[in-house]
Amino acid sequence: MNIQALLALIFMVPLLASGEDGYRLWLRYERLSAERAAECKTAVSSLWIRGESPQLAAAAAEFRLAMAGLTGSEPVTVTRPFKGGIAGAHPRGISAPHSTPGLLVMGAAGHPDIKPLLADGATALCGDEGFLIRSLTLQSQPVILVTANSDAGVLYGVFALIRLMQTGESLTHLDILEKPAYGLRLLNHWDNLNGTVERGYAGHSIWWNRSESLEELAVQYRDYARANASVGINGTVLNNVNASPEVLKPENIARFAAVADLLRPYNVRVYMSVNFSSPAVIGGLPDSDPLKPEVAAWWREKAREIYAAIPDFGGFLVKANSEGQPGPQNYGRTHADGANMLAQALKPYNGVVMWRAFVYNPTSEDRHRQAYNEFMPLDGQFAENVIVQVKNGAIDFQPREPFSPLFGAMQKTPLMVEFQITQEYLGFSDHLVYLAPLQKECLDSDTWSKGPGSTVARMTDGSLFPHPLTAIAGVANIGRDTNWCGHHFAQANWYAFGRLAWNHQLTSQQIGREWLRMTFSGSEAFTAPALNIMMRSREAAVKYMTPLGLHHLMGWSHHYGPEPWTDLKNARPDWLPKYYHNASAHGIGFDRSPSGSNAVEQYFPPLRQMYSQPGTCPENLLLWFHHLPWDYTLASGESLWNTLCHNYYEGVEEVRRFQMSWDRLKGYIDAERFAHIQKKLKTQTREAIWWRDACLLYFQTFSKQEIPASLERPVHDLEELMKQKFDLTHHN
Ligand code: GCV
Repeated sequence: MNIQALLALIFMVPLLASGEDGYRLWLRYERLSAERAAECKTAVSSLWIRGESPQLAAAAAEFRLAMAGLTGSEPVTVTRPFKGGIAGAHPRGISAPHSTPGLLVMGAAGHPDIKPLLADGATALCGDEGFLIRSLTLQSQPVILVTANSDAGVLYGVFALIRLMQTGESLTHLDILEKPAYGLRLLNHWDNLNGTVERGYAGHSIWWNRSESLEELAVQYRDYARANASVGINGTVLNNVNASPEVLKPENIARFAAVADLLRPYNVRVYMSVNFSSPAVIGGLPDSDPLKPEVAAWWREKAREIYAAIPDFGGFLVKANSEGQPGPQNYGRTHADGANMLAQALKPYNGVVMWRAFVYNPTSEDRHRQAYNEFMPLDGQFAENVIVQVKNGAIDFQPREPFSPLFGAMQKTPLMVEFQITQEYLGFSDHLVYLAPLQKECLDSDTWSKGPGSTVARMTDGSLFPHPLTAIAGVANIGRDTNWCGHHFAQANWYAFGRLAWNHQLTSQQIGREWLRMTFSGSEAFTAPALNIMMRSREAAVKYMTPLGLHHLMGWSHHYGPEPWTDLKNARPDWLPKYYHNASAHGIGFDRSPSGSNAVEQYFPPLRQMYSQPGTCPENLLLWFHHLPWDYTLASGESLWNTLCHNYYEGVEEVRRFQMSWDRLKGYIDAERFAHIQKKLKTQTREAIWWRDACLLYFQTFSKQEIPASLERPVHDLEELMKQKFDLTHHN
């Protein structure tokens, strides 16, 4: 079947509406109340589409689908809504009676039928992919106009209008202009060609090693693309950053091309992670030295081959000289040498290179310092189509970290934040942890690089440094599980990442509320307590896992449960929790102040000074930056040991409260998802207790202090916990 026929077919296939199993994500389009459905039908009863493109077709199909589900009837498509044509339908028409059924007009601002409806420059602030939604009255008919500078923008505008309908917002007097904060808004899938997913907890890869035909997969891929488009995600890296060179073989490029065809109507481009040694491994060259002309020529030829198959291919993502991956340093070259050589190969096609800064060496140097040390000297040396992709925190996706000091410091190079949506260090898909607050914490962090207000968001979105290339990435939590993400609430993290990538000024509450309303129920009696759980969940996880700035206390290989005691012969020290917590009879924590590794010097004043002193360091990062005695007195007057105990216990209590609160929500949503979440919360409580007991009992062997008598007794035995072998099998 050719691709046109396949696309035509999948547009006709109804959604896989298999009950409330979570497959439909936040695009459920369940019937609204009769009153609200009538309101939506009055707002839009007919549809006038101006222009023709896959994106416009997708927008119209989505709108029909949404209206059919939400209101029970689809709008009719009209071809000549105005007598005498659009010229006679000038927007200064008289106001229509409120009950007159409305018309939705969708099309790009440059279309001859849309132009007369807009003042000059009305969409100037929308950029390439933003949109304008505006209420008008034309020839006495109420109209909602969704327009943009591109059909992709119209698609995003239509999804925004649908969201208004889903979340009970007003549909009158609309005048909404939006522009995405970042140009590239990407998911990174850590999916291997054999179908496994590194740090994936929702089943195997949706992309690789599938037994189904492409025709069979097309509906799932369309629904993936719809979900992404609904929040504005416009790109996806289909394979793991620990990339197999095989990905560049013709059969895999063909697979990328086939997926790209299916995602394109939703404005989602495909990108590829590449292995820096590919020229030697699959190209038959003696090595992959980036400064050798034959290596550069090999990549140029590969780029030509890829773009011949995928004209709008996005570019390469590269993990080089990190965790055993090859890179330019293998040949005595720099990251910039490697990135620029690839960038040159992609440049004729407007492709980009996203070069990761997640690097660290097996040296005694504090791991916090290493990415900065390696990348700062290269600032200004990268080609203009290279962007350096930096993890949000200084080390590695911990429940709480200070932001990476590279943000704000590298000023001549565009940087993008990489968040982890999959919960590698946050209880996999077993724990309910809403990540918007974590992401906001990083984006809103003030780097002070250009004085107050130099937040990570503003350092990366082009507003403080006018780099034309702006981007943001999230490591996907998506797999073959029916509900896509393993935990129903983990869908919120996919959603929130997209919403923040579009607009980092949204609050976590706003995003959480709209997600809940679309995903579960519009009833405030449900959304208020459920949102309350979400909003407290990240802090709860920090408390029962790694409070007060502790980090890397988990099992060193699986990254799931607590193993602060792990000791391995011949292992790199920075794999081991002991390297990070440094617990001893003298105290606990990593000294990164000037008396220790002095990682604080990588931050701008006044952060540098603030982090340097335990008295001014924020309590939630205290043990990240300081090694302190067990009896150190905190601002509260409590000792460090007691505060640590209270944090761990409070984390557990929070999850118990979540359980109780969730139990009271029975009946507000479908039984299937309710029970699934209830079971997960039970597991989470059990595991929070496991974390609490393991960490406190172990640290107690050093502190030699009692757990305050006001707190319940630990339920575990330390020796038993230390003997326990963790079984990962049920977690994938
Ligand atoms: C893809 C952490 C993870 C690795 C991951 C790496 C990275 O170390 O544990 O699984 O590899 O980060 O981001 O490259």
